Amino acid sequence: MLNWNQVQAFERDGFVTVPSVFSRAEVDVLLEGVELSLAATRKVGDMPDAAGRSSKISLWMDTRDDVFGLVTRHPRLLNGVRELLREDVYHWHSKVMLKEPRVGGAWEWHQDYGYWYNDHCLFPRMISCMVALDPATQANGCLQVIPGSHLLGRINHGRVGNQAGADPERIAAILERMPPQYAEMTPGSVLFFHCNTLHASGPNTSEIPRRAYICCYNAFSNVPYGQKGHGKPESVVPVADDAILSFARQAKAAV
Ligand SMILES: O=C(O)CCC(=O)C(=O)O
Repeated sequence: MLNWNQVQAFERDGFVTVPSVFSRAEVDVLLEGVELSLAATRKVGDMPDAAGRSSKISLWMDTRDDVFGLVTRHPRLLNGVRELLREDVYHWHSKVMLKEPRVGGAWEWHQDYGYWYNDHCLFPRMISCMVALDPATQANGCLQVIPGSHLLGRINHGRVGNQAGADPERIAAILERMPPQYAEMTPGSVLFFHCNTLHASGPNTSEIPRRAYICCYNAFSNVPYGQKGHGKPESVVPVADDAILSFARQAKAAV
């Protein structure tokens, strides 16, 4: 449950970081999932940045019963998003971002709605939840966000390297007026951010990976027209609050 100050911060800034949403033990289970089964069960792709550095990502739209689906369906994320959008939501997509030590690439300034507008969503009523798995710092390329940028409206996006980025001229003008912040995070904390919040991240120049889950949801009032979009506009059945730890217990008992 988010408190009043957290909801206010989100409305004002377009994002809020909530510490210790997941415990150390839960983060360890999620990391084990990334290390042991991600490549075996999900596709891992690469979206190189403008300098050609590798930005690895695995993205899914289902809500199946593996450890990844448990995060997507976790009430601590779902209820937070419902509170912030003040209505029920469905799963759009989730992803694991793998920013590897020394070689992990950057992400250009963009709004998620810059992409999702083209999926025929009429309103920017979509939220992403970034769950830190490693300490996210400036050195390993933590997310940067521009407070208040969710109020700028949708900015045109085009190709920047192999990624889609917001219009560079407009970004330069915005950065002159609106200073960005580094969203440094401890493992288990969650950054809830609005789909029009401008965000980017630098390369990983450190020896420490920067891995994170990002689960994205769309409001039921905003189902795209023309049968486009990601996920299925179906109610998400939340898992039990202790689902991640019970999953790990069952997996251990089965070996
Ligand atoms: O993981 C990152 O650094 C960037 C993530 C991002 O920009 C996104 O998911 O839209």
